Amino acid sequence: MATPVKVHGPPMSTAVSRVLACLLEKNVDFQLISVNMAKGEHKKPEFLKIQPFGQVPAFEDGGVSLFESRAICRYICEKYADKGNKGLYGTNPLAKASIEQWLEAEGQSFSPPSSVLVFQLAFAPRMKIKQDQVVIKQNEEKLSRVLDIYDKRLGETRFLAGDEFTLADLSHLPNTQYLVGVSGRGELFTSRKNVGRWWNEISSRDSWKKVVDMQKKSA
Ligand SMILES: N[C@@H](CCC(=O)N[C@@H](CS)C(=O)NCC(=O)O)C(=O)O
Repeated sequence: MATPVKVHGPPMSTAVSRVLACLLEKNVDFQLISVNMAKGEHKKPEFLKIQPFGQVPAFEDGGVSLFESRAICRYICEKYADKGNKGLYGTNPLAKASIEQWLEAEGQSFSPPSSVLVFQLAFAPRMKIKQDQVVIKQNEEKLSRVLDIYDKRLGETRFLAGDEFTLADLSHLPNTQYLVGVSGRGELFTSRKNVGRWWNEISSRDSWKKVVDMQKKSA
């Protein structure tokens, strides 16, 4: 039997949960290795050998170690092309280009304002950090403009990169889960007809439901 790949980090982390969702979609065995961030384990020399920026996740597959959740997901899809959901990263150049286009939109346009909101609305209260209402308002406005573009696109296709669920959709799950589920900002998504329909569909996948369960168990 193949040795399971290793994911270092807590499932509560958005970046870790992106990798977990990808592994579950691809039906790749993995071992989740706990990193106690409250104790600063992610800044220790041992951890910095596999994640030099001192962030989670770090990923290991045999002798290979990788960081950056989106790069890790691309690797998993390529390395385990024949396992699980085979269309997750596209099967021809045009499908791949469309997935890449929407992965870039996620990383460059969706992630910056949504990550600020996840921190301000979901994590700051838990960490007893004061929320900054000006920052919240600015980033809600930025995210709204992005979601207007998504709503138009999702009126034309079932998923972002076309009519199949792909890595591009998956990559949006972690931040959206916090905004819809925890922060009470669900309306940003559900008030938009096509975005709301898309969110219901992508968040109902078995792979994502398992990740949410893992998050609840580790909370
Ligand atoms: N772009 C990175 C972001 C990683 C990241 O920001 N991880 C957060 C948790 S979601 C972290 O480790 N924060 C602790 C720190 O930066 O010290 C990725 O996608 O892997």
